[in-house]
Amino acid sequence: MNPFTRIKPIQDADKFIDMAFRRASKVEISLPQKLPPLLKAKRREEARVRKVAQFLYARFNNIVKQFPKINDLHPFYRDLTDVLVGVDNLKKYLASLRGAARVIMKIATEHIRRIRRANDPNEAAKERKAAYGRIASFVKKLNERLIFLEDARSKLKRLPSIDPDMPTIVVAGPPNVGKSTLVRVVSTAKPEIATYPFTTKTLILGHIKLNGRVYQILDTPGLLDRPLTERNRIELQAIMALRHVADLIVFMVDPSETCGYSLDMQLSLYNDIKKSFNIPIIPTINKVDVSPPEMLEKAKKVVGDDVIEMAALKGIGIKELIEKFRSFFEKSS
Ligand SMILES: Nc1nc2c(ncn2[C@@H]2O[C@H](COP(=O)(O)OP(=O)(O)O)[C@@H](O)[C@H]2O)c(=O)[nH]1
Ligand SMILES: [Mg+2]
Repeated sequence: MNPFTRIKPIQDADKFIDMAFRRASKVEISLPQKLPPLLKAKRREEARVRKVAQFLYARFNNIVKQFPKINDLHPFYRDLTDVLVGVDNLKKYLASLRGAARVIMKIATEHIRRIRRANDPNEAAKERKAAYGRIASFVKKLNERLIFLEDARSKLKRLPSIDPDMPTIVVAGPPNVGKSTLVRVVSTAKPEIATYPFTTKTLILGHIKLNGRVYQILDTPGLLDRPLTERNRIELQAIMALRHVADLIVFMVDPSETCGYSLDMQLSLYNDIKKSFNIPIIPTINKVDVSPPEMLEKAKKVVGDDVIEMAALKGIGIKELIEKFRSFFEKSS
């Protein structure tokens, strides 16, 4: 699902030059016995220059090919790519690598023409060396771009593997209200942990199998648990990327306040998330097993009387919640 996982590590310029010249030095061509020595020498030098250029041309184009087409990326991955490496930069560097591959071919062609016109083996060897020198210094100038692309590859391959086309529920709410507990309880298998760009955030991805359908459920520790106004631009961009995969948000409040946050703060976060994401939201009240009745009533006044009341830890209210998921996705499909 992560479109960047299959890109192979990208070497730096020195390594590419090294590999290309090593391949060329091993090139073997079959030459007719009776060919005059000068022609033999020229053919050999030509084959080596050709090999260097073809090797680099193929490798550079292969790097470009391995990256997904940026314009075809799902908006979720596109936004995260932009956060991590900059979409414009990535496009620019990939295009410039493709251009560089063509330039290398042109340099080689120029020198091959001169090798063919050489009057003695020394002259042919000198031309081959001149081609090597030019290609090497040209590739060295690409080093910064190669390093950028390798850095991009290693960052992007760590993006979470989420299927953007699968119905997806995102769990939000202040810390310690019971989000991870809920995801654990409703997931059919043990949820997987994936890294999320910026600081040390992770995403926890569970799957719910229901009537032959599969839904993704995402726990987003540290992402949707405090007011968005407190976030810097990069954090906000990474958080808002979630809107491209979320079909439904489950917001949890904890009227027992054992989470460590006042109910008022929790409810104001609810309003903040509701306002910021234009996505259907199901409010839930968790920890009903330890919440005083007057706090429960207060929470209901804000989020609505038909709110789902749960104790995720005890499995209370889970059936009702899953039934809500089912009817939501039934209606929206
Ligand atoms: N009493 C009670 N405790 C719960 C319930 N759900 C979660 N907890 C506890 O609340 C704490 C925080 O839960 P966790 O799922 O890690 O919260 P998160 O930070 O929102 O992911 C843990 O100690 C859970 O065991 C519940 O329904 N009732
Ligand atoms: Mg958690």
